[in-house]
Amino acid sequence: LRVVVATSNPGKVTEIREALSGLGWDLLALDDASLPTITLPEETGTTYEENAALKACAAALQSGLPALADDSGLEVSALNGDPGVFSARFGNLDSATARNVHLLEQLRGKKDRAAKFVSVLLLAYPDGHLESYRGEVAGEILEGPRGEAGFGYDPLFLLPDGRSMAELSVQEKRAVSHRGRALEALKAAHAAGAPE
Ligand code: ITT
Repeated sequence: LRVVVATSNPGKVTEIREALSGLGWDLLALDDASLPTITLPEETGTTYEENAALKACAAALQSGLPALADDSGLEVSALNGDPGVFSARFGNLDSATARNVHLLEQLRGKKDRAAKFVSVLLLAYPDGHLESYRGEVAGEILEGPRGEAGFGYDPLFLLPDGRSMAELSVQEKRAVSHRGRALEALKAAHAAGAPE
């Protein structure tokens, strides 16, 4: 099965490919030479599900192939669940480093550092059929960045085992992360025997 990975984030492509390698799918990045130019829409939805559906449906329509999108975010308790679906534009800032600095500033002096990552995967078929899968992981926001792996907010996200998300390999991140959990559910639904 040829499936378009409908994301402009290379970190997501890496994680999706690693987690789904056992399915035997051909997972095509947006810049794959065999694909027409695909333009992802503006994320105007108010939920992860809506935004993931916007991205996956646009890619499925433009390519004529099934398309898999991920919409994800970081929800911080002391910020009433922000930045949530607006995580990619937190503080109106363009770079991940600047958003991380902004997050630390927002939390300065706050005792409650609880947070969670959420990922929603949406698989859209050209005939309009949709499947969605959600994964979450709870943790805390560190006082400063730790680790070089991963992307986005990973260096500030402390897991219950004492490591930051950016201190994990792709394989280790899959085993514990929001996206890894959602991908595991997708994989189980499509494992041998399940209809495609
Ligand atoms: P696409 O929309 O093209 O998929 P994006 O990075 O803009 O790429 P989102 O709209 O879903 O993705 O925004 C999610 C934001 O949350 C973005 O700033 C990410 O860096 C961050 N994020 C998502 N998953 C993450 C993860 O596993 N680790 C760290 N940060 C993550």
